[in-house]
Amino acid sequence: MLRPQDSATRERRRVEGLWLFRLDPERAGREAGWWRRRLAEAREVPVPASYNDVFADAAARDHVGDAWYQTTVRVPRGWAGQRVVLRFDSATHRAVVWVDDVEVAQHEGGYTPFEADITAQAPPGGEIRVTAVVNNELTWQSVPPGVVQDTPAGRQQIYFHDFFNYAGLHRPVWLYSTPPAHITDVTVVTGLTDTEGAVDYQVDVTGGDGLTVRAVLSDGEGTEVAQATGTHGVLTVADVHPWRPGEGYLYDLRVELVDGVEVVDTYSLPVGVRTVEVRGTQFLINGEPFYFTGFGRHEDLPVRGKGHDDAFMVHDFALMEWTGANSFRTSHYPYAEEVLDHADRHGIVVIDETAAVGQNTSISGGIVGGGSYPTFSPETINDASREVHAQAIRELVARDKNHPSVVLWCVANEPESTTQASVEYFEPLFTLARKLDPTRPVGYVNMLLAGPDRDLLIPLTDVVMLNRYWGWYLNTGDLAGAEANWQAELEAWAAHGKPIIVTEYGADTVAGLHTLPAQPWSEEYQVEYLEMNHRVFDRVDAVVGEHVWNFADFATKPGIMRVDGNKKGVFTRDRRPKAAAFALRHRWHSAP
Ligand code: GCB
Repeated sequence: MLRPQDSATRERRRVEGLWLFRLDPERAGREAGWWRRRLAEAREVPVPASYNDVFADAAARDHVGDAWYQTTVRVPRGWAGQRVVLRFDSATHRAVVWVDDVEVAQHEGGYTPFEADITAQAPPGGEIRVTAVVNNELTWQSVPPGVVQDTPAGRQQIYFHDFFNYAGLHRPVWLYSTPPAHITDVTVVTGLTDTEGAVDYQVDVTGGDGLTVRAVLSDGEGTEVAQATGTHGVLTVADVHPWRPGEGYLYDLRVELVDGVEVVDTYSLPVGVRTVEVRGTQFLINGEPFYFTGFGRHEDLPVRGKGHDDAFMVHDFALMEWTGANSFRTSHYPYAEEVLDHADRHGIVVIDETAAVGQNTSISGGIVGGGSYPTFSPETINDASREVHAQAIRELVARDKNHPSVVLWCVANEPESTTQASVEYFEPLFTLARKLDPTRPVGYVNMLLAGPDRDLLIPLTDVVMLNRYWGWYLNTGDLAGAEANWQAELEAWAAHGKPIIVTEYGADTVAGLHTLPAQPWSEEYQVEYLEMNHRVFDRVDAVVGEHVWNFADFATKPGIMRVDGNKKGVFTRDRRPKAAAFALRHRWHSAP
């Protein structure tokens, strides 16, 4: 599925602003057909944004169930004869969409796009009513999982991950046009030799019988460098300018569907020419060893929740660059496509993660000690869940396969990984990810209960990704003890002969809290904690990356271990630096 774009043959408009909105905890709207007329008893809600924090009532914040969105939009008159498509960049965690009285789409999964051809419902010049019911319930068969409990106070959502279950239309909604005969997909795989680049492209077309596909590659200055015809081909780039970490050099691949001299459809794709490879304990980009510095992050903002915001996106990248971060992980779900585009342009490297977080019932809200259910069983996470997970991987790869910034797929964060059941669950998912994309390594993030002597999933992976909190959850306040234990554990992991990326290490820190000597929760302790970790990383050759948890403080569900959310941010939630930000800046700018 290609992103909407304006081209000589395509137009798009954002369906944004204030939509009508109504919570439906009783699930009455589906019975009553609320899509058939103007949404009654509605208030206004901004799109894109999560709905939870924009109001002042607990009913919205803690809502479990259906929430209805509705707006009207006029189809441009100039789109006569074109195909009209309605696209949601995301609806968290699932949605059904109607145009006027007609159901046009259903989608499961909160962080990948879906769309519907609504040409039959969208007469050019006419106004259409768009209604979406967005449901936020997490169950054993959703990704991420959860349990909805009936309590005397109403239905409550239990979940096992450590960030707030924001819901709604977080990302842009689009109405766009394509010609009836059109390009439906483009896939590129790039290769590099000493001075030459190769762009292997594949174009999928609908309704283009008898038409020709032309692919034209231009450099960053707009000069054409290669051209080919046919739905599949290889474009060779002499004196190639590679995409590399720190330098997001992009070529432009213009794909055209042509009928003689007439261009029937045209689509442009930015292309970064780079390679990725795991060799021994090294992670190579363009054949050179790469060391990841950066963060695990969240899409998390005051008021907007997970709502995408260009101003914060640009600001967050500026802060990451200021610290010397060269990479981040899309913990714990696929981020807005705008974020990956920005990473492509800025040469920031991305570990791209599915929304499979919390598949481990011995942890709750990031804290060890849940454990009232088995994780994998016919009654809990089962074959049906795995099919939902597989679909999430398909949609992630389909969406993000062409981003040069994405160098590694992460199929899950901290799943249960010590039982035969976990191996049976994950083996087919790793196989699927590799089949969908043989060009990128695949991994999963391991958690502290599954040390090197217990974990069973590492044989399936290309890299070892570890979330470890020595000196925080373990050896709390005892950095000397933590240092010895951490070193011993890392050395045991290094014996696997794979590169190790420490995908999380961090300490909760209240901005403005100072102690001497350094004590947990103080800014001084966060700095000393990071320094301890860095000494250990520098002593273990197989460590090829360090991602601090977290870039910024973020919202969680309420809990006795969380004070107004998770405070492991190097920046506060409103992006003010803690002392750790300066310490990281010093290390990451002086690293070899
Ligand atoms: C983890 C989780 C992350 C939590 C973090 C914490 O291991 O992956 O989602 O927020 O620990 O702070 O406990």
